Amino acid sequence: MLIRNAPDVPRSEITPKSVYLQRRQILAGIAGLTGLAAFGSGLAAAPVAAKRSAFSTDETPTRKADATSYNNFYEFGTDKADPAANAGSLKPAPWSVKIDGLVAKPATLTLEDILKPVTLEERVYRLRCVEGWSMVIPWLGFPLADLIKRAEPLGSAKYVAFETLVRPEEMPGQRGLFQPLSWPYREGLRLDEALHPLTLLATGMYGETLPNQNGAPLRLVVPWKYGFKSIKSIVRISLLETQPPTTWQALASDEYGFYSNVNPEVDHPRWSQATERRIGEGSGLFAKRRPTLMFNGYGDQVAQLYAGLDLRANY
Ligand SMILES: Nc1nc2c(c(=O)[nH]1)N[C@H]1C(S)=C(S)[C@@H](COP(=O)(O)O)O[C@H]1N2
Ligand SMILES: [Mo]
Repeated sequence: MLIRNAPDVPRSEITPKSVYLQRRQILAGIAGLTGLAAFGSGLAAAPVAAKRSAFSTDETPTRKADATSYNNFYEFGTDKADPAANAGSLKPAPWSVKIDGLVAKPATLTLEDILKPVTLEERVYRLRCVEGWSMVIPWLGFPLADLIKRAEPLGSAKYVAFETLVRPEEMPGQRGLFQPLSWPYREGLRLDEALHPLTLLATGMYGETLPNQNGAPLRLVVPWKYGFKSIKSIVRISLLETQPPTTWQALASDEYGFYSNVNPEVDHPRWSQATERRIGEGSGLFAKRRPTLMFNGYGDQVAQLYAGLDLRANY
């Protein structure tokens, strides 16, 4: 088993750096600091002293330089190097997120409103792209459930839809002749998937504020699904009764389904999903390939969400 189910966080889970930073904060009389101060003031982020969640994998994190330079963020171009090269034009502050649809308390919340009541924690998760590569990333974030519950979903709400920013002035992939996708980039989850404790809203990675190319200032991370479900730079979250359309499904529904659970047994129509290349472990002829795990290794936590569902038909 790769993911531990420990009910609370043992001492050994706390990184030495976090321990050091926590002590330093207590000494400075600012214990309890979250990332809020850095976001709220729009200043460069101070390292965040976050506890490492017991949901974290023990695997060695991908080098930060790789995780921030090999990206998919089509709003900034379709090449892996494009987001790092082009995302400097994105303005992640000020930022607000609209929460609407089947909720008792619809609202437009600033990033500061969103972060005020939450405690950021570190979650080291695998990210497995449908293209056949994977990374291990120490995210900083909080459960999406915390935010959804604040909006008070109505009993009729069954799905959650997400939208990314549309701002062609800042996003070169949204202007010009070649538009690879239709905007906004859209994703969706079933409400029970969205409320699952593994489902994270991330505001940072590697102890720092999220780089623009990784989806600043707020992105989803759903570790048991293919990477494209982890929508970046979110501006809208809507609670719905019916299954929302998603970007990749709308583009090619025979290749990308609504669920998109990592599943080594169900191939993409054009390639196998049985193995993956861990970024940083060689490339080309020397690429070491690892077996892809059912639900990306998170089956102990999430398999029961799909009891009785045909995962071949619901890919
Ligand atoms: N808005 C938006 N979100 C997106 C994408 C995108 O093109 N636009 N790409 C997705 C894909 S295919 C992957 S694999 C992950 C990559 O996240 P990373 O660059 O932080 O590793 O982001 C996902 N979220
Ligand atoms: Mo992806």
